[in-house]
Amino acid sequence: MSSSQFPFPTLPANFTLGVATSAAQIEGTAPGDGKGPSIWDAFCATPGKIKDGSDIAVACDHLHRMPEDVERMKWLGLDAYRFSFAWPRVQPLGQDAWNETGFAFYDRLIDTLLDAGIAPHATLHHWDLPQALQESVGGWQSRETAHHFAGYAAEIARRFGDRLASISTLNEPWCVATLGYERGQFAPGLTSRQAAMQVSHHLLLGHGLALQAMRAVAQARPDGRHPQLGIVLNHTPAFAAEKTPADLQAARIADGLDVRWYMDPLFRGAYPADAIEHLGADAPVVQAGDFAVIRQPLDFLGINLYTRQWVSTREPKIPAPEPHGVNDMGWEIVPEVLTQHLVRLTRDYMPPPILITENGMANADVVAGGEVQDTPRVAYVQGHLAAVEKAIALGADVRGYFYWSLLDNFEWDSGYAKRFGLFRVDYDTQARTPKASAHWYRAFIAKHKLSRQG
Ligand code: IFM
Repeated sequence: MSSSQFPFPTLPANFTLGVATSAAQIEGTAPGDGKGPSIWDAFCATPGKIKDGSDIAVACDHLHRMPEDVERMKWLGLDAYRFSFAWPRVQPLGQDAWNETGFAFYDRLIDTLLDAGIAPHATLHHWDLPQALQESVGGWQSRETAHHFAGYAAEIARRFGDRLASISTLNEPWCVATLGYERGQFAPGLTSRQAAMQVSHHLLLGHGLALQAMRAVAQARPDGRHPQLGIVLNHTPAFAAEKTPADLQAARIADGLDVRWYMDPLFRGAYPADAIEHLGADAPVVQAGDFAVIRQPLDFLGINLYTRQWVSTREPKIPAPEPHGVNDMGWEIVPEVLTQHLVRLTRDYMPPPILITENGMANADVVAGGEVQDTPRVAYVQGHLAAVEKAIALGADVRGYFYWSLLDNFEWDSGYAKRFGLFRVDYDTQARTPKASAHWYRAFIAKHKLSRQG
């Protein structure tokens, strides 16, 4: 895959290049190691929830293949790797006792990364809530879960804070709340908007409590070594199909429930008034003092952006133009939206440094002669990195990009049918094969590193 066909963007010398994964999607649950079940183990066991009927018992078997997977990261030349802790692996019930075997795995992972010269960026909650909390208090429907989450965060900070480059509290709270509690598409599979909005509030509260707890741990450290602290939000900017009052209003509400619902409390200390009005009786109950907890200073803001939402109120709906096509999830490919959105966040919120913590493409990859020529994925990554370059030129303070994902993996309700990886995984043998996109990303990273030498 030549750089003349897909020219390498130019990013600031200190710009971080990495890949991202999450625990439930790659680790495998390894029965017998003390890990407690998560809501995703329970969801997979519910007939009809996962499209291909699969589960996460083995996934990519990363638990046993971690050293060789880190070797792959080293081969790519990565600056950084974003992974998540599985909360039920280190605290099986989500409260009380810790599982030392679980901690030992992450201890080895972090040391292996550091030995390889790769900065570890961790996420505390990438959706695999301990099932025990779901059963006892209704998971994130209860404020109790937010307090348990802060206890877990403090323990991670105590044990690993001196070796981690960053800790994100939550990954994509919109997905947890809306897909998990309103649409029934994700675990735990509820279908109540009111529950989902309350969950979104408790997630944000848990985020704020966790930041407070981790900062207290950092302050008590004699060595003064502590990670950057932040949160990861998924944004799918909304566009009105037509400039009619109905479409413009629908797009504004879609934006209010997606982007502003999480950005406003984090940066302005309140939910957006138009979204609250739209929600009516489904708006969450907020207790006095909650916004002060939620609005903690952030060291960075993680943004995951894959596509946009196209909002049409007509029947039949006006379809989106397809300037660059769609990916295998059916998501429109529109790299310029990333530039526009980064500029908008900068203008509207004056955020701390931004990391693109996820961006990637599901592609119907084909193996031919042992190779995967995933040209559409190369075009996608190149286009989005070029979009970041433009955003920086327009004043956005973007410091890093993490491709989703290192490996093909468990794509939630789609099971293993959708492939996002730079490495193809053969799930029968667990063999990993670098795709053309892996070769392109590797060459781009090498060129980027050369720019650091002046
Ligand atoms: O696989 C997911 C990831 O877990 C969260 N962000 C989006 C990815 C692709 O759907």
